[in-house]
Amino acid sequence: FLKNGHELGLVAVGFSGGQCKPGVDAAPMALIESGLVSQLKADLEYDIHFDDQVHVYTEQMPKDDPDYRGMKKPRAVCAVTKQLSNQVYEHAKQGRFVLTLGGDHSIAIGTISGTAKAVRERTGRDMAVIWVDAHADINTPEVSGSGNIHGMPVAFLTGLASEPEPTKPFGWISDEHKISVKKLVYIGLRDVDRAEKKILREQGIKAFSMHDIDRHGIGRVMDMALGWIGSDTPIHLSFDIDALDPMWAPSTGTAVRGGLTLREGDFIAECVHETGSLVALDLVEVNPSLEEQGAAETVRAGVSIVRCALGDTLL
Ligand code: EXY
Ligand code: MN
Ligand code: MN
Ligand code: MN
Repeated sequence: FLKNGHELGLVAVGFSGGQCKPGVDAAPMALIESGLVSQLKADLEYDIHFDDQVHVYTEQMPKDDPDYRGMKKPRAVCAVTKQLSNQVYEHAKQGRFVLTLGGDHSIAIGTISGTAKAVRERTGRDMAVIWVDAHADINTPEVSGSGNIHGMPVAFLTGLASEPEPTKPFGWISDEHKISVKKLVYIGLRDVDRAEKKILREQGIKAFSMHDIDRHGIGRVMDMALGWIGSDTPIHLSFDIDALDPMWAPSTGTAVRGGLTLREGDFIAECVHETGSLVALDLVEVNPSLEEQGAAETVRAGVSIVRCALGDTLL
């Protein structure tokens, strides 16, 4: 009863306000133009619900958006994520798998809050989140060095960065939208800020860094990650393309060397698909404008991850 057959809600979010480099807003169009949607229909037989629109939400974007609690463009990110949360919720409520194409990673405030709420209503359970990323994205506004909100979404989603009052920008995030730190698992980390490391330690958050992948191999890491979550728990996979090594995905805003191979990224997506518990996927931080050479291969890597998470198999 968790999912409704092969129904898929697609949300395209052309948003770059969670960080400072333009171009990440062009990713949904680039992914769609490279044939992603037609492949999901033809090869994987999804029934796709898509409004044929890359949402940019420019009309709601406040002209005057001064820093708040050290955050850059707080009102823009707030407006986008709040709407996105409702959009994702509406899809998930009807049992559709929700695929969101970003956009920078700040949009996960919208996607995960939307699925968490729908999953609670449909099953009465807390959803798990697998966050595949070079970064932990768990800075609170107060400890963030950059003020870029794409480095903070997990802090808002877990309640670590709660707004004091509902009238404040992120005050719309209520308990029904939040996830438990106990049901959060990171994979691929290799560029984590000092303050973030402290948060991970203090909160006892499960994290598999590149070191763990080197030591155990991706197969054992996936067994451990999924074992931590437990079977029959709905899973939201938030996949930042910068988890992959820049060799495979160079066109991204905060590339860090020493990352996952393309196959390791695909393998993560395949394993999560095999659980049968995946309810939503975000693919974020593809920025086709950053590298003339690498844009096409970065988009291809993104398409590959999505296909694997949606059930494509090698044989
Ligand atoms: N931790 C750094 C910051 O907070 O600014 C870098 C964050 C990069 C976030 C990218 C999306 O994963
Ligand atoms: Mn349908
Ligand atoms: Mn990220
Ligand atoms: Mn990242």
